[in-house]
Amino acid sequence: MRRTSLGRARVVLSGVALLAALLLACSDDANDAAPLSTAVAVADPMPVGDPVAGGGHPLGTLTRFDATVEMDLGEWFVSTETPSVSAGLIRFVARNVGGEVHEFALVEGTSKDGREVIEIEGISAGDGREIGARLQAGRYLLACLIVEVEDGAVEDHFALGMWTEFTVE
Ligand SMILES: [Cu+2]
Repeated sequence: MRRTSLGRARVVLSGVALLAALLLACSDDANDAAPLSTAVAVADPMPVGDPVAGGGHPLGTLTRFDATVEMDLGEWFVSTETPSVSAGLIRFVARNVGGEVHEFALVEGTSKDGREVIEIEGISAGDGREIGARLQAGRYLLACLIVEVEDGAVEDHFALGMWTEFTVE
């Protein structure tokens, strides 16, 4: 019996060691620059003002970035004059120029099923917010992923056209 409980303790201990090693490996991954060929995106903590509920920050409050991507959100489009940028710390400025509530999601890849890297939810008509992310080379979508029922009909903002391709080189 004694040997059994000792063995169990050792198993638990090695499990803790494994977890610590995994955590260490994860934080290493976050800090190391990955090869530019992989599409890895990491949200980056920037010195900024208070975040807004729903994500993002008031316009003009991000203080450190390598490039700015401004976009207009409306029925039913996401438009930007900056469809590609170099890898780095990117500031996204999302303005709702439409009449309904929209959101901004940066989606990895070229389909709406990709991972959401960053998101600003609930941007009211006429309002705008900004958000930053450190991005490496890859293909992304700037999209609004709101799906709602309005007057008994499903309104899928992405399906209606609220997305545009975005490339980090
Ligand atoms: Cu929308």
